[in-house]
Amino acid sequence: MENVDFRSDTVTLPTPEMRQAMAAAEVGDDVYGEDPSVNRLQRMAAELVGKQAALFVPSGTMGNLASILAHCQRGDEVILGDQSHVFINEAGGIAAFGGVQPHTLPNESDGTLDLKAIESAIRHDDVHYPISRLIVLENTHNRCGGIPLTLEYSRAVGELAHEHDLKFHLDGARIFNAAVELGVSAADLAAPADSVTFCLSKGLCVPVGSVICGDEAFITRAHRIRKALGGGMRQAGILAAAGIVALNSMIERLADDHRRARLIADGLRDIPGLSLRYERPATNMVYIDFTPQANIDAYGVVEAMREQGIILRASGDGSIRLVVHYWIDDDAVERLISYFKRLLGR
Ligand code: TLP
Repeated sequence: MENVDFRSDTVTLPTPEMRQAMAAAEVGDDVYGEDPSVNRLQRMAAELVGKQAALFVPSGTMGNLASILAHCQRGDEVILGDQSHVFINEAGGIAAFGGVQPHTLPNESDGTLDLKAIESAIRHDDVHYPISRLIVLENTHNRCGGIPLTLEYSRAVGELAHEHDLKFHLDGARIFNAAVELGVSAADLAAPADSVTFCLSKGLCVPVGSVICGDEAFITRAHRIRKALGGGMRQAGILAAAGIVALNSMIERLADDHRRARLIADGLRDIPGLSLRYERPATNMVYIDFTPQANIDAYGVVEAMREQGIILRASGDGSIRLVVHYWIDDDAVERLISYFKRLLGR
C-alpha cells in the first residue's frame, strides 16, 4: 500500500516532466548571472506577477527575509499579522539578521488585518518611536485556513501603505492558489504590493525554490542580501528548470486540489468527535479539531493513520491540518475519509 502524505504541500515530489527538464537543463554560474535557466525562470516569474524583475531564492523563508531586509533598516518596524508565517515560522529572522521590529496585529479569522488597526499602528514622527516602514500580508493565509485575501482588500492595504509612505510586501507563498480560487490573475493580486515572494516548492511540486519579485531597484538590493545570506547558488538552473515546468503547467490544476479539499470536508463533516475549523475549505487546506466526544486525540489519530499509510501531523493545539496537493488523488481522499470514519467509530 502506497503512503499518502497530507502534512503539507511542501512534501510534493517533482513530476516526471520536471525530472526530465532538470536532467536536460542548460546551466551556468548564477552568481555570475550566467545561468540561462535561472534567468529564464526569473523573467517568466516577473511577468507572471506583473513586476519589473525577479530573483530566484532557495526558500520562501529566505524570500521573505531578503525582501524585508531590502525594504527596512535596523530599528524599523514592520506591521504584520500575529498568525503570519513571517512572525511565527521564520525563526525570528527579521529581528535576528535585520534588527527589524515586528509590530503584530491580530489576524481576523479571514486572514486580514483590520484596516483601522493598521492605520493606528503606523507611528507618527516622534523621536521615541521606531519608524514604521513596511506592511506584510500573507495570501493565501496558511494558519487562517488557507483563505485567499481578496483583490479589494489587497488594494485597500496598498493604498493605506502608500498614503503613509510605507512599503507593502506580500508573502504570496501560495499566491497561485489564491489567484485560481478567486478567478483573478496573480499579477492583479500582487499589483498593490511593492514586492511579492512566491513558492515553487509547495503546490507547484518543484523540489526547491521560491521567487521574489519587485522593481529593479528592490531586486538589486535583495540580490546583494541573498548573497550575504548564503543564498547565491551556482548551477541553480537544475532547479529553475523544474520551476519553468511548474509555471507553464502546474498553476491551473491547483483547482483540483481545492475541489478535493472540499470533498474531504464534506466526507468528514458529520463524523462525531471531529469538527471542521472552517466549514468550507477556501483552497487546499482542511483544519480539523477533535471534540471531547472523540475517543482519541490528534496524536493518537496520527499514530493510527500512519499504520494505514496515511501520513498526518498534529499541531500543539490538538488540531490536524490536512493539505491537498498534486500527489493526493481521489482514491487517497476516499481512503482518508473511510479511515477517519472507522477510527472515530462510524
Ligand atoms: N510553510 C510550511 C511550514 O513552514 C509551516 C507549511 O508546511 O505550510 N510563507 C508561508 C505562508 C508558508 O506557508 C511557508 C511554508 C513559507 C512562507 C516558507 O517557505 P519555505 O518552507 O520554502 O521556507
